[in-house]
Order: sequence, then C-alpha cells, then structure tokens
Amino acid sequence: MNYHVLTLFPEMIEQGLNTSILGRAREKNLITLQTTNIRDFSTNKHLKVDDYPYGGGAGMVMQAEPVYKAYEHVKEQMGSEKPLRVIYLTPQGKVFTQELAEEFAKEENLVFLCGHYEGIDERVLDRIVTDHVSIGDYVLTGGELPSMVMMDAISRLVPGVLNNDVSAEIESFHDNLLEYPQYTRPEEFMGEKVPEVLLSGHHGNIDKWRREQSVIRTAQRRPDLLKGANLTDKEKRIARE
Ligand code: 6GU
Repeated sequence: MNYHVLTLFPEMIEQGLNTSILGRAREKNLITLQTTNIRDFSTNKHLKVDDYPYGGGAGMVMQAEPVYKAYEHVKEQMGSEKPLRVIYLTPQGKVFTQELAEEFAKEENLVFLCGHYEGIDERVLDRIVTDHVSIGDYVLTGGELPSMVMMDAISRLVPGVLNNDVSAEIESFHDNLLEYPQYTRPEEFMGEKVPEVLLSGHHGNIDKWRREQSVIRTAQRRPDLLKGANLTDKEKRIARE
C-alpha cells in the first residue's frame, strides 16, 4: 500500500506514521508514505497558499493552483495506469467506517488531500477528488489527523502488517458486534477472578462464551449496531435481556 499525502504540514504526518506497528510496516515496505508540501507549489513570492473567500465571510480559503500542481507532481511521480483514488478529508464527506477501510485497503495507491482554514477552492476539488471522507460528526482544524486515522485503519488490513493474521478479522465490527472482554495474568486481580470458562481449555465453550459476551456488550454499548448483526433467535433473546 502506497500513501501519498498532500498537506501544508508534512512533518505531522511523517511523525504520526513512524511509530510502533506502522513504523515497522514502513521498514518492511508493506506500506510506503510520500508527503508533498502544498506550499512548495505556491507561485506567490511569499509562498502564500490561501486568500480571502469571494463573497466574504470568516477565515481563508486554500487556493486551487498550488493544490492542483501538488497533485500533478504526485501523479507524475507515480506514473500510475489505474485511475487514482484521491481522498479529500472533510467533515462534509461520507463517514469513514470499517467497511470503507476494507474498500480502500484493496487499492495499491491512495492520495490524501488535507485542507486547512475554511477549506479549498471548489474548482480544484471538482477536478481531482474522487472521495470526500469525514471521520465523524465533529469539526477538526485540518485534514492531517483524519488522514492518519484512515491510514492506521487501512494499514492494519494490509497482509503482514499485524503479526497476527487472524486478529484483524475477529475484532470489533466483525459481523457488526463489539469485541468480547479480554483477560491476562494474574488469574486474580483485586479479588476478582478471570471467568472460569477461559481457564477450562475447552475451546468450544470459550468460543460460545465470547460470542455471547459480544452480543451482550453490543446490546449495552452500541445497540445501533445490532440491526446489522447476524443473530440467532437465542442471541436475539440475550440481546433483549
Ligand atoms: Cl475529515 N476534517 C476536518 N477538518 N474535520 C473533521 C473531519 C475531517 N472529520 C471529522 N471532522
């Protein structure tokens, strides 16, 4: 997976994707990251990339030309045959979900366009953006953190990035259920024992218990997810309890 990020703050992206699992994935070239500073494509002598909005109003708008030139630069460098996915991070986009992460994980290249201020001139967005994506219903100061959130969620779906090849499948949101509770040593903490079944070594019973815990937890914490889950009649009764 090759990420290309168009941003005014490349160091923020570089630092964010340099640690732990993503850092290791980059060392192994399972994922690559190229950042392009939009400011490098300013044609203004003061390297300005924004201006006042036509029609008035608060804040500044990022100008079309430097964004377009940065995009062309990235496209040229890649020489990609396939049509490119260019993701614009905006609270006005479609909300990012696990399903969307799975869709993007199938691509070989992804371009992220990070805006700042009051947004980017619509004319360049119309010409280059294929996907408008939001990470949730709240407003952030720029697209950098959302792009990192997306790259994290997508990267862990790339084969080899997690050392454990089953864990990406059985976690939260598999079958629209939240993950079951986990325990590790010691067997007793502050007087509370680990559930007996987990010590039994009986994997049939353990799977059954975990599935039931997932259903209960989802019903309590995220009942909105249950309508997309595939529950047996017995599990539906458990969810109603
Ligand atoms: Cl993608 N961008 C900004 N600026 N704010 C957001 C967002 C994106 N998603 C949620 N809030």
